[in-house]
Amino acid sequence: MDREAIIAASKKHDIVPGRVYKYGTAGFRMSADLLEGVTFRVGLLAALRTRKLNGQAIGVMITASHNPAADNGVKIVDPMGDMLEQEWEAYATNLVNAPSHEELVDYFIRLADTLKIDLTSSGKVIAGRDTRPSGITLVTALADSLAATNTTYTDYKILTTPQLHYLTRCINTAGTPGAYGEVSESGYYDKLIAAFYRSLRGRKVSGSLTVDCANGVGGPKLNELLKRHDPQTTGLQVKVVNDDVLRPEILNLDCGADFVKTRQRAPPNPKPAPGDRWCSLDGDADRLIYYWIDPEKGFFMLDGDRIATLAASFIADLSRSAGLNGQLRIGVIQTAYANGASTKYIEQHLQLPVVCTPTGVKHLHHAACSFDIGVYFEANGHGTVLFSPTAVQTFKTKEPQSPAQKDALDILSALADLINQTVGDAISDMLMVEVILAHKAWTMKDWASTYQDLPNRLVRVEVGNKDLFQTTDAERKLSHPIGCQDEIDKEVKKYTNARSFARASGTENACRVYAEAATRSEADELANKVAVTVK
Ligand code: NG1
Ligand code: ZN
Repeated sequence: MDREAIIAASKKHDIVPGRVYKYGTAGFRMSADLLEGVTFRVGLLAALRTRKLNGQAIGVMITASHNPAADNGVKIVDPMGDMLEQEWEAYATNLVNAPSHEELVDYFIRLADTLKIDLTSSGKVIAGRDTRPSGITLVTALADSLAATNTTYTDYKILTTPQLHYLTRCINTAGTPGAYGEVSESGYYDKLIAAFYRSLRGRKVSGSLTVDCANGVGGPKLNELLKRHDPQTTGLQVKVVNDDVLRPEILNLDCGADFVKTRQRAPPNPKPAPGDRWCSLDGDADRLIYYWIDPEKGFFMLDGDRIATLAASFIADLSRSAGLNGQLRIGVIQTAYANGASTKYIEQHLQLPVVCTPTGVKHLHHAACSFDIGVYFEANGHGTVLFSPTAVQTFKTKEPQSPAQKDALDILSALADLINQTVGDAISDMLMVEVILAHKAWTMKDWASTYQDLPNRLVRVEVGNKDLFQTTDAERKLSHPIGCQDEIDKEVKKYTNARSFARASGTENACRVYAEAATRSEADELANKVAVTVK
C-alpha cells in the first residue's frame, strides 16, 4: 500500500480539527459539515476490516436516520450484515482522531501490523446512503480512501439502511448453502414480496394501510417494492404519504417514526381519519411505529414493544401448531425503555423469557442470537426477529403430521425469509405486521387491547459531563455518581407500580431519564423528580 497516496488523498478530505470524534451506537453522527474527513478515515478502517476478514465485503452506510436534514452519519456493517464488532469501534475512533495525515497513516499501518493484516491482500467495500444531499460529498471522500488503499469498491447509491445490510450479507454468502439472496436492490424487493405472499398462505389483509415515510429514502424504496405487489392477491392496499425526497429540508420534519414516538401523536399532515391504520418509518427506514385513531379514544400508538409482543405471540402459537413445542427456544429481547406492561405480558401471558440488554441494537441482536427464535425490538420501533439455522432447518425438514402442522411450518419458513435477518427493517417489519394481523384476523383495536401500557415519561436532561453517569444491570441502575441511585430508589418507592432510571445518551450530549407509574401524573412527577436528582 502506498503511504504517500493515502496521505495525498487524506489531504483532500481533512477532518475539522479541535473536536473529539467518537464511534457511538450509530457510528459517527453529527452535522454533515464535520463529516467529510471522518468518512475518509472510516474508509481506511473499512479497508482494514475487509482484509482482516479475508476479503469479505464490508458495508459503509451514510445516514443520520431520524436526525434533522443538516446532519449525517457514517457507520460500518460487518460481512453478515450485523454491526461492526465492538472492539473495532475503538480503532475507528482512534483513526478518525489522528492529529495529522502522517500520524493517520502511521496509525493505519501500526493497526494493520498489530492485527496481522496483510495490506497486499485484496479487499472489498460496498456503500449506500440515504437521501441527504450531503451524502454525495461523503461518498466521494469514501471512494478516494478506498482508491488510495486499492480496495474494490461498489457504490449502491441511495438505499435504506436495511437494504445495505441485506446486500452486504448477500455478497458474502453468494454461492454458499447460506446464500441470503440475489445481490441487487431488485433482489431485495423480489425476496420480500415472494415471502409476503407465502406467509399469507391465501389469507387476505383487510383494509388499507397508510405509510408515512418521513420524506426519506423509505418513500421511493417502498414505492419500488409496491410495483411488484398485487393488491388483489394479498388484499393489502397501501397509501404512501410523506414521500417527498426532492425537498431535502423536509426530511423527518413533523413526520416519521421518531416524531410519532417522541411526540406521541400522529403527523399533522396529512391527518389520519378515525379508524385508519397507519404506520411511520424513520429517515433511513429501519424503525417502524404503527398507530390508529380510535374513534372513541383518539390517537393510539403501537410501538416497538407492541410489534415485539405481536410477533412473539404469533410465532409462539405457530410453533405450537407446528408440533415444535419445547423443541425451539423462543425469547424476547428488550431494553430498559420497554414498557413494564409489555414485559409482564410476555412473561406472564405469553410465558416466554425476556432478556434486558443495554440500549443499542447491537446488544439486542447479540442476545437474540442465543435463542432459536429471538424477537428483539427497541421501544422506538427498531428491531427484527432472528431465526437460527437450526430453526430454519427444522421448519424445512420436519414431517408434518397434519395439514395444520404443514400450514404452520410453511408460514414459519416464509416468515424467516420475510423478516430481515441482518438488522431491523421497517419495510420488512411492516409486511410482517400485516401478515400477522391478517392471520389473527385482528383489527387495530384487537391489537391495542392485548395489554394496557403503563403511563410513562422520557426526559432529556442537560448535564455538565454525561460521562459521570455510569450504569450497571443493563442500564437500569446508576453505579456512578455514588449515591445517585439511592436517591432515585427513594423517589420510586413513593409511587405505585413505578420504575425509573437515568443513563447517559449514547447519541446525544445529555442524560435521559425514564419513568413509568400507575397514572399519567405520577409518571410525570417521578420523571421530573429524578431529572432534578440527576441535574
Ligand atoms: P441513546 O441516545 O443512547 O438513548 C438512541 C435511542 C436508542 C437507539 C439509539 C441509536 C432512545 C431512548 N434511545 O440512543 O434506542 O435507537 O438512539 O439510534 O430511544
Ligand atoms: Zn433509523
